[in-house]
Amino acid sequence: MRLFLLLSILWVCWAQYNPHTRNGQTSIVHLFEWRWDDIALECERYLAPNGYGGVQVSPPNENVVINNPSRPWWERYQPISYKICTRSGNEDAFKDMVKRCNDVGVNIYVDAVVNHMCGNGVSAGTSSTCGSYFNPGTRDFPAVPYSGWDFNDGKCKTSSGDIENYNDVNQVRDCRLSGLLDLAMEKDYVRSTVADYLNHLISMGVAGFRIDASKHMWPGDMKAFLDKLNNLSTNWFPEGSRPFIFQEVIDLGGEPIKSSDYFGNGRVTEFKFGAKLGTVIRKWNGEKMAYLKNWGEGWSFMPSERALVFVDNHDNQRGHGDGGASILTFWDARLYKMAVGFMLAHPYGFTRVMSSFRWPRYFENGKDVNDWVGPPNDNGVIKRVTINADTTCGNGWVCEHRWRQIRNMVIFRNVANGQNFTNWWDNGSNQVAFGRGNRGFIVFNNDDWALSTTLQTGLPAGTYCDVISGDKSDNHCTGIEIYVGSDGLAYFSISNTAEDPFIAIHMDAKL
Ligand code: AAO
Repeated sequence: MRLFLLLSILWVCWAQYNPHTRNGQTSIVHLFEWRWDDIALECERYLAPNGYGGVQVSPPNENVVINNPSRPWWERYQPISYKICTRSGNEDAFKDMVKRCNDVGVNIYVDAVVNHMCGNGVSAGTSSTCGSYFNPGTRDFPAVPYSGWDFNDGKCKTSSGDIENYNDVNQVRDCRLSGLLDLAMEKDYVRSTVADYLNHLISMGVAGFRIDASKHMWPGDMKAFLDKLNNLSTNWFPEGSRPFIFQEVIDLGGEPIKSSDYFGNGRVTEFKFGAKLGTVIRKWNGEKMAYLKNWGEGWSFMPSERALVFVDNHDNQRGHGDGGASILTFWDARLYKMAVGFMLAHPYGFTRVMSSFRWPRYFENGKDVNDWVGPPNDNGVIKRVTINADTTCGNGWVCEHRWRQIRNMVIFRNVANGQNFTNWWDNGSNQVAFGRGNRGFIVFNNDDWALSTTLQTGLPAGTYCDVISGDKSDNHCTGIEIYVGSDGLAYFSISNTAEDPFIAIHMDAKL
């Protein structure tokens, strides 16, 4: 027993599956394209006080500057060097952000783009965010340095040099992902160079990494550079803590490369989660919320303790990546809030909230022709995130993570952490409810008629504040109040035309 306890404590500190979030915080937010100085402020003024455990930040290393189209968001996925030097800020600003966020208990996770460098077709020069010279034609990146030896050109067997067929595992790992120069991760020099970059970030206090394009690296090659990573900084984390790893692998089924191939390295993004949840909440293909009763592994998702889950990400919110039309985003706000609410109430997976910028979305023949548009900027310089009097964001930043319904469900998840999925109820259609032990309860009405019913909540008797329609403040509720009897029963009424047709109550919202 004692040995078992010891082993489980070691596992908790060591394993790359553990996000090392602090103070019982259970979710992270992707602050897509934000500046480092704004993220530092957001950690202090909003994320820590509202129970967010961490931030996924955009790639911090030097990237190509693309002028046609003008500074697309995706230029940051074309590395030029591992200098910490981007539109989000320089190394000093990055360091300051990591320290200030860590000091208030909010972790920083870096989006690590290490599968490749910039596109094959980019012209040689110094059009890069730190002005470093590079030459894609000769595979020369002196600021790293990488040269022809360090790329997969000899290994790839397609005539174009690009991935042409996702059913050919060798192509997917050894050829170029849409022309991006593919690093030879089998080489010890490349592995060590990548590990040095990530260790530099760890030394500043970073808690882990999203590994971009993991599908395009051999799991064994990834393990080789991940094994070279140092433990997290003991300035903020327990001795022996391993960096949290989550690998971007798009596995919707139907390709030979599976998410499970990567479990040995860390967690994996579960793309089925958002695609399916969108289909259910939109009521497409005959789906209904009643079917969510066995959500999770029951829907053939990966094991919960391996999954990183999200409703949308920076790619699929604009038709990149898995491109499923069912994906819900801030553009469909009412359905989106329900989907994010469901995700955060449900115990499955480790949850990531998306925080976006607005762009002039414009469809031609079913494709958004403005899917490339970069963050709000003045002549290329990323605009500050301004905060309005009502706590929402200005300057084109959407800040879904500040929407009351989403922020309060992040708190719900913290309050319900560790509690079982209990007291499921459904009407056979799109009215469903469930609890989290004796800590929280949530009810949805996604039908075209009213919900009016008495349900077992599992909660102690008392008056609770619905955290979707309002907030508890100074022991009174600005939204709907729910009365739970001594038998745990409560009456719920939700109009199908309500602004937000769902109600959530939890122990910290008890009056
Ligand atoms: C840009 C230009 C390109 C140009 C290139 C080089 O847009 O025209 O050739 O530069 O000059 C981002 C952008 C890219 C951009 C790139 C570099 O999205 O447009 O290219 O920066 O600037 C695959 C990968 C996945 C990747 C995703 C976008 O597997 O790793 O494509 N995501 C990450 C990042 C992303 C970034 C990169 C990687 C590159 O999150 O922001 O790209 O660093 C199938 C496969 C998926 C594959 C998709 C898309 O998906 O399964 O693995 O994702 O195709 O190619 C159904 C299927 C589903 C299928 C889908 C789409 O839904 O079920 O499996 O259809 O066909």
